Amino acid sequence: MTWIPEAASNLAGKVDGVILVITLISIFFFVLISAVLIYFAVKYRRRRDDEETPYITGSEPLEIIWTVIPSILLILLFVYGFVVYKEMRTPPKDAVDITVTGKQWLWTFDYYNGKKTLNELYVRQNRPVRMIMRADDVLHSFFIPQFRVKQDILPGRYTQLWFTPTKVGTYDLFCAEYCGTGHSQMLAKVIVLSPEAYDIWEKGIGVDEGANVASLPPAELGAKIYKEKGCNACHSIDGSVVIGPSFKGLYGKTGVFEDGSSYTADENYIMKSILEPQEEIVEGFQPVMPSFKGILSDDEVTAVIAYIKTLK
Ligand code: HEC
Ligand SMILES: [Cu+2]
Repeated sequence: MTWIPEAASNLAGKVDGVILVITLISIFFFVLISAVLIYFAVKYRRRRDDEETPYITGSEPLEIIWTVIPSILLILLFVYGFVVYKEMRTPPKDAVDITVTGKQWLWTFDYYNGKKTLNELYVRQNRPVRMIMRADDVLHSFFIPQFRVKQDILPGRYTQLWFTPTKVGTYDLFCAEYCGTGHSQMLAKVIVLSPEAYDIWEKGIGVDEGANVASLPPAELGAKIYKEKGCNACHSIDGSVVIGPSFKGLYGKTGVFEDGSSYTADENYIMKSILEPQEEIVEGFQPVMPSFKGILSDDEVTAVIAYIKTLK
C-alpha cells in the first residue's frame, strides 16, 4: 500500500489491520445502505397524485436482525481493537529504555548506556525499545508515522510507548501537538541501524556519529548542525527575528544584555551562549534557549561558530 506510510515496526502491521477491517466494514455498510436507499426510493415512489401512502407497521424479525448483527460486529471490533491496543501498551520485559525529553522546539534522547543525542534517535533493528518521555515546558506529542506509534508527552509526568523497529532506515519523528511558534520545526529523525552498525555506534565516542561528519569542512558541518540540532527553530539566518536573535551579522556585532551591560560577539561569547545560554540574556529576548552542554561536542561548537562567521 503506497497511500499510507511504510510499515516499519512490529506494531505497524497490526494497527493497519485494525484500520483496514474497520474501513472495509464501513465501506460494505455504506454501499449496502446506499443501494437499499436508492432501490426503495425508486420502487416506492409516488406514481400518481392521488396515490395513497402505504401504512407500514414494524417488523419484529427485521428489528431483531438489525440490532443483533451490528451488536455482534461492534463487540468483535472492540475485542480486536483491544487486543492490539493492549499489546501496544505493554512493553516486553527485554525492552531497553531510552529517555525522551521534548521541549520547545527540540527532542533530546538519553540512552541506557549514557549516550545523549539531539533530534536523532538511534535504535537497533529488531530490538524492542521503550521510550520514557516527559516534556520540559508544554504539551508535546511523540509521533513516528512509519511505526504507527503516537503518545502525548506532558510536563511533570512520565508517559511511555514502545516498539520494535523492523527495517533499517531513517524515519520521521514529528511533534503532533501544537506547542507554539516553532512547532513545525520540532522534527527529528529515527535512525534504525542493523545490529552490527548499532554496535559500532554504541561503542563510538562523542555525542554524535563522529565518523561521517568529521570529513566536512567546519562551516558546512556548522550549517548541518544549525538545521539538524534545532537552532533553526529559533534563529534565522536572514536577519529576521524568530524566537532568538538572527545569526546574520552576529559575529563581531556589539549587543546589550538585559542588565544593560554590552558585549561583543566573538568566539568565546558565541561558545558561552551555546553552552550556558541562561547566564546572560540578550536584551529584548526571553530566557528560553536550552543549554547544548553535553549535546554538542567542542568540535561541533567550533563548527557552528565557523558557520555563523559566514553569515555576514
Ligand atoms: C528554543 C529556542 C532556541 C533554540 C532551539 C536555540 N536558541 Fe540560541 N537563543 C535563543 C534566544 C531566545 C536567545 C536570546 C536570549 C539569550 O541570550 O539567551 C538566544 C541566543 C543565542 C546566541 C546569542 C545571540 C546574540 O545575538 O547575542 C547564540 C550565539 C545562540 N543563541 C546560538 C544558538 C545555537 C548555535 C543553537 C543551536 C545549537 C541555538 N542557539 C538554539 C533561543 C534559542
Ligand atoms: Cu512540540
